[in-house]
Amino acid sequence: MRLTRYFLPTLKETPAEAQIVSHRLMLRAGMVRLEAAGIYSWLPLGLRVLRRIEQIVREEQDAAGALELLMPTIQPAELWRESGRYDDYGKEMLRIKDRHERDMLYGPTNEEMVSAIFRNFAKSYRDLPKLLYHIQWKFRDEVRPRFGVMRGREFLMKDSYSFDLDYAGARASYNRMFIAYLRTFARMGLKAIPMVADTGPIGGDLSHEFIILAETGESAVYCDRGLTDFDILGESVDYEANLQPLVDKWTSLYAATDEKHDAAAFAALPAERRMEARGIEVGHVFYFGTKYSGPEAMNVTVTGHDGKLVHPEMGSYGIGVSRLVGAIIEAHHDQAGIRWPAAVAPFQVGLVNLKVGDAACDALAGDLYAKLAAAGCDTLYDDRDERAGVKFADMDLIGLPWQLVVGPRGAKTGMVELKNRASGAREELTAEAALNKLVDPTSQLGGLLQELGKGLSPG
Ligand code: 5CA
Repeated sequence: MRLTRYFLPTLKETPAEAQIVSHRLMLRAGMVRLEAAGIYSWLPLGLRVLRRIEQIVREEQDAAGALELLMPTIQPAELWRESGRYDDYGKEMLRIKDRHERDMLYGPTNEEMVSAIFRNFAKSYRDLPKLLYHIQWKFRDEVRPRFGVMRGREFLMKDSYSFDLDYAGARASYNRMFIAYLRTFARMGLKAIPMVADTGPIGGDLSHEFIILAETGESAVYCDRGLTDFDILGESVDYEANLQPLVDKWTSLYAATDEKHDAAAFAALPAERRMEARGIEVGHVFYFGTKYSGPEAMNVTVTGHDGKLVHPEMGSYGIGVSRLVGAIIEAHHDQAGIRWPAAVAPFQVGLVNLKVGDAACDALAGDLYAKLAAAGCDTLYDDRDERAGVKFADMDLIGLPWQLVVGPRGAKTGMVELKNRASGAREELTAEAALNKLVDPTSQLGGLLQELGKGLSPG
């Protein structure tokens, strides 16, 4: 993408209304725009990050055996009257009337609707187990929307729902999601710690919140330091196998949110292992048995092995997809701006032409841009006629993993500078060497690039 054709409204000044660093940086980097309290437009750069996060969430859900569907944002009130939550949900629910004066609502979550879908189609134990999910906008009329996309009113959530024949099955589904969550967050460069949590308006009796430790987090949390050393991506995960031992490992050390904190158990830990911190809740898993499928609620039934009707055991599992954009920035930034982990970066490379109009710079930068594109490497090419200082500041602010800098001195001999945004390390090298570094030469695309690189001419 050429920056001259892109829409990247960066701000030099720090917006006064933003209280935490991720909110400030998202506004300054031109990722979002506030439309009403807690309601944002996603501008092109922000949307790219949101989509990449969504895709990682989707891949890990699919790997864990969950099936994607898409339910609407607007729901009929009748469904919620069946479960009794229409009144219980209170002012957080945005209630709407259609032209026929029918009560509708903008969904804050989907337990009722997914139960109605399942009730409609599932007939017997052969239809179980099932894990269904969607990635859809939610609305909660929060009392205090704040911190940008962290606590919005309209926000993007991934929500999954499991249906099982009995408790053992439900526990296995819970474990699948538990492990999928650990993998999802780790892939985004986050250390998420599962903590025993309260169930709130969703209900049920088994629940974990997945918490990113950050000073600006809204929740007070307590955990054993040992948990920060666990590494899920180092484990081989087989979703067909019994996941209980792996879940047991991750729940073997003390970790609880404020509401579930057991001061005595925490005090029993050696002092150097006690972590009292603040955290951001990026995911929340619940097991609630037959709370929604039972006769007092949605009355979902299937015939069991013995021919008798059973109410499936359910759980629900949420990830704050839009909140994650802010959470990742809280975990990955410095004074100059964002430092995106490659897995969620809006572009992999920021190609900076320091002297637009200089024949050598234009030729070399143009050549690099074409070759990076041919290799499938997402590149933002700063081809603006701007001062070097402005270009560097914008690149640091938007935080792409790599900056590839073409200046008038080096361009004459085919030399460029490559800077790693996370480490700050810079090196001067030939354009060809830089390309080889940016594109994995063992990949198919890398091979293609090496072919193309052979013809690379110094400006
Ligand atoms: N139905 C269940 C699970 S699918 C549910 O709604 N759980 S939840 O209320 O805990 O929300 C799931 C996730 O959505 C939370 O862990 C959080 O990351 C995100 N979330 C909740 N409220 C907001 C909000 N106001 N703004 C941004 N993200 C939110």
